[in-house]
Amino acid sequence: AIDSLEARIGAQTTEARRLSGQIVCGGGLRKALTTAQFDIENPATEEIIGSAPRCGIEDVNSAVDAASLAFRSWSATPARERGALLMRAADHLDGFREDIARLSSLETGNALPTQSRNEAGTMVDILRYFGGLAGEINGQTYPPDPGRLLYTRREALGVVGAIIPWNAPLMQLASKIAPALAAGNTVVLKPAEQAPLAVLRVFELLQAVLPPGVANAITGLGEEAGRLLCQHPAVRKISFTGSSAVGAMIMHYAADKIVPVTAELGGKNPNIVLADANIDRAARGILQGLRLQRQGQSCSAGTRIYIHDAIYDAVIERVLAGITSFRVGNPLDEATQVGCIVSRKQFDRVERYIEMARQTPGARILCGGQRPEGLDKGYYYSTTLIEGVPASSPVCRDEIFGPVATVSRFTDFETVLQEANDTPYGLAATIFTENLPAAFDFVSRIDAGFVQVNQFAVAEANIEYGGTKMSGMGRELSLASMIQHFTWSKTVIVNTSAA
Ligand code: TXE
Repeated sequence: AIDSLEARIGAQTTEARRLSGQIVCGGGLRKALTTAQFDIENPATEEIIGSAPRCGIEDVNSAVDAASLAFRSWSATPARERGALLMRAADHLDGFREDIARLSSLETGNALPTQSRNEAGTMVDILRYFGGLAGEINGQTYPPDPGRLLYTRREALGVVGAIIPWNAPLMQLASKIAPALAAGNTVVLKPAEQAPLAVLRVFELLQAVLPPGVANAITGLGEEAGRLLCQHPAVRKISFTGSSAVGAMIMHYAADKIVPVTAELGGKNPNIVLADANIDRAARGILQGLRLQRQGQSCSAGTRIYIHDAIYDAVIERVLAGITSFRVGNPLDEATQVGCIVSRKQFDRVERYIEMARQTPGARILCGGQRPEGLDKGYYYSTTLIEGVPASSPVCRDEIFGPVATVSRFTDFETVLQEANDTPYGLAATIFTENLPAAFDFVSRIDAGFVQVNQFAVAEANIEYGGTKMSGMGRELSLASMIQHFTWSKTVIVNTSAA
C-alpha cells in the first residue's frame, strides 16, 4: 500500500537524511559551520536515521547575530502586522501538519495517532492564538494627574534563547516561539539531541513567511550549544523546558548577566481519589494521567496515585483493564496507541527504577515490569503500576519519566495531602471527588501550579501553565504569560503642564 507502515518510515527517513547536518539560521536551512555531528536514532528500530550538527561557538554566534539583526526591524514592526505574519505562518504549517507529525513520531517514539498528530495541531493552534494576541500587549496608564502623563510601555526583550526537551517538541517549540515572536522578540531555539529533526523542519517552513533571522534553530549538545546560547551576551531571555538539574544551571548562566528565565521543569504529580469519587471517572482520569500517548514521558503525568481504601480495588481493576486494552506498537502505525521510549538512556532509567522497586520490601508490581511481548527491538516498555512503595523510596520521589506510576491506599485525607506535598516538585496535582468543599480545600492547600479537579487536562494555548518549587518558575501559554515573561516594562513620566 502507498501509505503502508514501511512506506511511512521510508518517507520520513528520507526526510531525516535531507535535514541531516543542517541548521536554520538567518532565513533558511543551511549547513552548519561545524563539521562535528551526532547521530539521531529511530527508537522503535534502534537504527540511525540521520545526524545533526554539534554546534559550537561559531554556529551559536552566527545564529544569535542573525537574530540580533532581525530584532531591529521585527520589534519595530507594528504589533498587529507581526501577529498577522504569525497567523500566516500557522496557516502555512497547517498544510504540512501530517508530515511534521510523522517525522516527530519517527524520532521521538511518540505514537502518531494519539500524540504527534494532536501535537502538530496544538502547535498550529498556539501560533494562531498568539498571532491574534499580538495587538493586546498593552502597558498601563496611571490615574489622571494634573500636569503629568504617566504610563508604561511593554517592550520586547531582544533575542530569546529557547531550549526544549524531546518529549513533546512540537508543542514545546510553539509554546516558546509563539509568545516570544508575537511580543516582538526574535528567537534562537535549540531542540534536544534526541529529537531535532521535526523542529528543524518546522523552522525551515517558518522561513517562507517570517523575515530572515526572526526564527532560528541550532542543534547541539546541552552543555555545549545549549550553554553557549544561554551565555551569549546578546541573548536577553532564556526560556527552558527540561530537568530540574539543568534548570538550575540555566539560572546560573542567566544570573551572570542578569537576564530573566522561564523554567518548566520536572514533576512527580499526585493524583488523589477520595472515597466518594465517581469510580469510572477516576479510573479514566488515572489512565489519562499516565500520559501513555507519550509513554508517560510528560512532566504533568499523574505518577503518584493515591486511592481511598474504600474504592481502591474497584478503581485499580478498571485501571488495569484500561492499560491492557492499549495497543502498543510502532509509533507510525495507525493502530498504535502507545509507542516507545525515546532513547536507550531513558529506557535504562526506567529499568533501573523498576529494579529498585523489585528490591523494595513490600513493593508489588501490579502490571508491566518488562518489555511488551513480541517487541524485542526498540525501546518498548510495558506500562507498569507498582503498589506498596514507601513514600521515602526514590521510586516514589524521583521523576522517572516513563510508563511507570506508583499506587497507594489511604484512609485519611490529611495524611495523604501531607504526603502529596512532601516532594521537591510542585507542577501538577489532581483530585477526584464529588465533595465540593473537599475539592476546594485541596485546591487551596496543594503545592502545585496546575491543579485539576475530576479530570486530566492537556495544555491549551490560553491557559497558564507552570510549576512551583523545583518544578520551575514563570508561566507559559496565555496572554498574561506572554506579557509578563516576554516583554519588559518601561515607565514614562511626561510633564504636560504649560509651565
Ligand atoms: O533532560 P535535560 P534529559 C527530566 C526527566 C528526564 C530527565 C533527563 O526526569 O528523565 O529530565 O532528561 C538541554 N545548558 N525531564 O537528559 O538534560 C538539552 O540539550 C543548556 C523533564 O533529556 O534537562 C535539551 O535540549 N542546555 C522535562 C534540554 O536541555 C542544556 C523534559 C533538556 O535536557 C544543558 C525532559 C546545559 N548545561 C526531561 N544540559 C519536562 N519538564 O517535561 C542539557 N541541556
